[in-house]
Amino acid sequence: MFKHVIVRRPGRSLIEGITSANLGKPDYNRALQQHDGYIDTLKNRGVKVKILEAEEQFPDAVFVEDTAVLTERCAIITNPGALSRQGEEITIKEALKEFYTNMETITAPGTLEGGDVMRVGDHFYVGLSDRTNEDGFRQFAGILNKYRYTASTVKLEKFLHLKTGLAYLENNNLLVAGEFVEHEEFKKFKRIIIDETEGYAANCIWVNDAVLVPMGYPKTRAAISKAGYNVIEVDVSEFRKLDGGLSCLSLRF
Ligand code: CIR
Repeated sequence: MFKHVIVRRPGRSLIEGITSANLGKPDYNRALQQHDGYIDTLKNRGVKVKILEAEEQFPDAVFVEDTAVLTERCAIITNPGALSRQGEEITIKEALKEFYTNMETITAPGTLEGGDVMRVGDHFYVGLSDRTNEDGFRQFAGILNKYRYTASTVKLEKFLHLKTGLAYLENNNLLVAGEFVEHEEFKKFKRIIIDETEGYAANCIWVNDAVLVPMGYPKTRAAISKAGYNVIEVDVSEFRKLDGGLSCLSLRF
């Protein structure tokens, strides 16, 4: 169960964030409203939410997940692979000092973004992507081993991040989309396959026995409900315009 969540308010510079989505620029005021809704939903799941101020010099800084990987035994501060995002981790590290004494860091030439990390029990799957490189993985796995965790890689073909196409919902249930549907590595899970027309909805998050699902993906919603979960829809359409989603918007620990 998660006790804490860290989020960061979107800045006005959000509209200049990195994107491949072709959905136009996000509307800042709608993004703020959706961010409020996201925070309220998390609070209703019984977690304490720490809200960091916007950082205007980093248009993508609202996607805090990419800047750290948090476990019960340590916090690992990442070195984001996107040049325009390098530096976002500095204020995250500051914010984490209140919660962690064991802090580790990924350093250049290694890069790693939290969106490429999916935890299943004490194992961490790491996507090798345009954002996370071999050296980043090597450093990350070394740190994890020191804290008695294990890690392995998954090569990405098309997705931005590993969790663009996968979400672990606990109890051996895994949402899989696109290039991961036929992936051998994931066949051992009880897979919930995301319909091709709802690819974006693979980025869900399990939070204290409920699953947050992006609003507007009825097939995914029904499939997760059928697997026995309490499903909560959250509107994140403005963040989708920047390839971001439910997992990217918070650090949960
Ligand atoms: C980026 O391209 O870095 C942002 N526009 C989106 C980051 C999404 N983060 C995530 O999937 N963890």
